[in-house]
Amino acid sequence: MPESTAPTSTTPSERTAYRTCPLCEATCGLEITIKTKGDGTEEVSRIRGDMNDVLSKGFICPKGSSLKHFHADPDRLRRPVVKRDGVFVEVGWDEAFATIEAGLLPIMEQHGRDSVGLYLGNPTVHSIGAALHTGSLVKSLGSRNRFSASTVDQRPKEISSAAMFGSVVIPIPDLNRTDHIILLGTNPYASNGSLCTAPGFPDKLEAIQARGGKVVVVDPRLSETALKCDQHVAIRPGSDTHLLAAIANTLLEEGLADPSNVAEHCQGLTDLPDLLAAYSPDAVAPICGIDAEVIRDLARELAAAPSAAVHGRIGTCTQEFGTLASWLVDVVNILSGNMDKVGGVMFPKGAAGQPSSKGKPGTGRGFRMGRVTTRVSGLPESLGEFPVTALPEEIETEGEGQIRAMITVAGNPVSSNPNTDRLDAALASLEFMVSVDPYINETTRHADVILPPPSPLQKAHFDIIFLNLVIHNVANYSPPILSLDGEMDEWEIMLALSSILVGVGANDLDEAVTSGDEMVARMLLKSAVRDEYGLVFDRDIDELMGLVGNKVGPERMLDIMVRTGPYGDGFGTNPDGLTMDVLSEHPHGIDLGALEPGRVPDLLRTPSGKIEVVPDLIRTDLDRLAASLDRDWADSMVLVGRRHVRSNNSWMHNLQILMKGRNRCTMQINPLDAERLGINDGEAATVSSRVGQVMIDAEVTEGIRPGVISIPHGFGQNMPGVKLRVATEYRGINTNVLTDEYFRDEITGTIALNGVPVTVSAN
Ligand SMILES: Nc1nc2c(c(=O)[nH]1)N[C@H]1C(S)=C(S)[C@@H](COP(=O)(O)OP(=O)(O)OC[C@H]3O[C@@H](n4cnc5c(=O)[nH]c(N)nc54)[C@H](O)[C@@H]3O)O[C@H]1N2
Ligand SMILES: Nc1nc2c(c(=O)[nH]1)N[C@H]1C(S)=C(S)[C@@H](COP(=O)(O)OP(=O)(O)OC[C@H]3O[C@@H](n4cnc5c(=O)[nH]c(N)nc54)[C@H](O)[C@@H]3O)O[C@H]1N2
Ligand code: SF4
Ligand SMILES: [Mo]
Repeated sequence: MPESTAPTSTTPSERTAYRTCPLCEATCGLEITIKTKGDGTEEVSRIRGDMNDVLSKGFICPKGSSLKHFHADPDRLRRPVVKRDGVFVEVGWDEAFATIEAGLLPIMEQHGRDSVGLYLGNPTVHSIGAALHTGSLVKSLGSRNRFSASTVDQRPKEISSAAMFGSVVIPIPDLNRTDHIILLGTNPYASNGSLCTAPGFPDKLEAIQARGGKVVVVDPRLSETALKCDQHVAIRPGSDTHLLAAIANTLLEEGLADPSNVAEHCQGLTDLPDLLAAYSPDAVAPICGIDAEVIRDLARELAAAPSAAVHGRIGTCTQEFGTLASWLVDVVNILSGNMDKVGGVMFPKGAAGQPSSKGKPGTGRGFRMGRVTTRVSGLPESLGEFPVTALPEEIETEGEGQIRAMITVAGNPVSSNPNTDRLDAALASLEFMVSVDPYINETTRHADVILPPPSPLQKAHFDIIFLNLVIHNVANYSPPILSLDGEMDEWEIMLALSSILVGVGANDLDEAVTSGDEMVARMLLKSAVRDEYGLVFDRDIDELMGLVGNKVGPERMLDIMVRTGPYGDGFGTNPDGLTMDVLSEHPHGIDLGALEPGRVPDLLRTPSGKIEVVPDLIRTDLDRLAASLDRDWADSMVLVGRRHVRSNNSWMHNLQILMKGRNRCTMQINPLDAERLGINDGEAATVSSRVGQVMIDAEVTEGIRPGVISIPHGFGQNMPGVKLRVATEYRGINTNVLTDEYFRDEITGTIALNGVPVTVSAN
């Protein structure tokens, strides 16, 4: 068990503790005041931004302080629940695991391991216990049917980056120093950014403007970010690939391309002019709905700026050409001379390491996908997972390998995945389902057993993932702030579930968790001592285990990762280096310095030792893009998404403090369309797609391109059986009733949530 918090200051009835906010990618530092009540129990009295946090320096958004309300939410599960005769009843942990054993094992024995599917949701990466033990769960499950929220999210970017650089390393815009930024398909004023960890992202954009730089936003909506930027380019959804190709084309045609800073480490640069020849600004202008001259100027200004960065997110990833768009972002960064450069895009160096900080610098095995494909549609595996667009058919279609049971961890696919109605029915048809989740929501209501994790205030935290996506290198560890009160920690739940899957009886779990925890620690060390380029090559594992001391759980794993990582003490080799003890002594985090240029070629892990400027995978997909040049792009109205600062995907809608105010789940529509269709502001309209239909309040606004409607995702909790008393009262609908699992980025199978053809009518 993790050690309890060392409070940094105390009074008889009050103490202050610090913790990184786990809710989004910004990783803001929180200052949390805890009061001891008369009965000796503790209660959070205030949460505000930690002014001394090395990265966020006091920044916080309304969601951060709502952790207190999440912790106190009466609908949040504190004990496991088991479904009996269709009704959830609270049970003890032993009984919950015994029910899982009795439910899952016979299915696996009779139908093989692939008969149990796994879905990992977004908070998995925000919860250290879930993130660190995903590997154990996957291994114990032994099923090829693994899915995650990544394929409704950033997977196209991970794939394009891994194909170019050899492992999943993603170039991050140098927000603190850039002179010019083009943001595509991201609205950091609402989301605080993504694949770019930057607490106070909006302030950073304003600072660019204040120092004489320029912020360009490419978005079909006049988003909050677009409203504040210097130039808003209202693109037609789904055509970012065309726009970026035309920007690259212009750089090449007009002699503005200057990739010289990385050219010697690139392979395939000279292929670009031919491959992109068809994408002149004139050719793509009618597709993008952007004047050719505007496109040329975007390229010219990019080239002229002393430093510049192009950054694309959700709008560019979850669209029909998501992988190509993600790839072209980096192609443009290379061609404009901004790859791996101060003020351009650079590569963070996370303290807990990543594949590009291990093994021989500058070369590796590279990236492969599609080693296995889905049974029904033949969609490729990537990074060990199948795209969620295949999930419903893999549950429905009979035959060997059919998914008959599911485990979901920190996910709400009924809300977040495409074609809700079909997936919902598929989950209802399962023989057995287990969820690790704090709520009975749209998805977990189908579970037979729900295992609730403790609230974030009771868990330790360290951002293994996001500190490799951050705009300034830092490391920040937060111990648990409140103690457990009969809950199991999330890492223990993960290990206990893993143990059940390999046949450990429900009665022997305590011992199995302890030994499983030691085993994963030893495995980490084993791989570290084998790395001849690492800090602990050839050292003795028992000796290193001894040096970790009496830590257990995530704290022990982190100690190993950090000590063998890029800043680590190497268990003594580098005495001034980082350890968990050092991190624990710094509750506001440790500043590890600005991002550094020149990390190419050492961080490359391609077999060629070069940046693969045109990876084979990409080359294969360019024909599909070429065919789209002849399409009638104005054919249909299309649907896009959006986010709001007071909402977080699907799962914070039960907190009254965030939900108060006007209805935010509206359909934004341009007045020209509204008038043509006879739709009035504030009145309900009907939207239908190939797969479904919703009724939703219209919000008529100039702030969206004609031909486009926008509906936020994550709403619509009012389904039978959901136990979210605030959320189910909210006037919202689930936009994924409309999104279509067969409208996808074909090369990866990733869903296209943006640019979905729809018809809209007045009621
Ligand atoms: N408040 C809040 N913050 C969040 C979240 C949340 O739900 N709420 N979720 C978190 C998560 S999981 C993620 S992944 C990030 C996502 O963070 P962002 O990527 O910033 O996501 P959004 O805020 O949805 O912004 C996407 C923008 O893309 C635009 N768009 C839609 N289609 C297209 C298109 O085809 N082309 C272009 N160029 N633009 C398009 C939309 O109009 C929208 O303004 O946010 C994280 N932060
Ligand atoms: N139309 C449309 N759909 C979208 C998007 C969009 O822009 N438009 N965005 C997509 C994106 S970017 C994402 S990331 C996905 C998210 O997709 P999902 O991850 O499937 O869904 P979330 O809404 O994040 O739900 C998270 C679940 O985790 C639970 N949870 C919260 N905290 C914890 C914890 O600490 N531990 C555990 N075990 N469970 C926890 C919550 O109760 C909830 O059930 O949605 C995607 N869906
Ligand atoms: S922006 Fe808000 S939700 Fe995101 S980490 Fe910061 S406080 Fe938490
Ligand atoms: Mo996401």
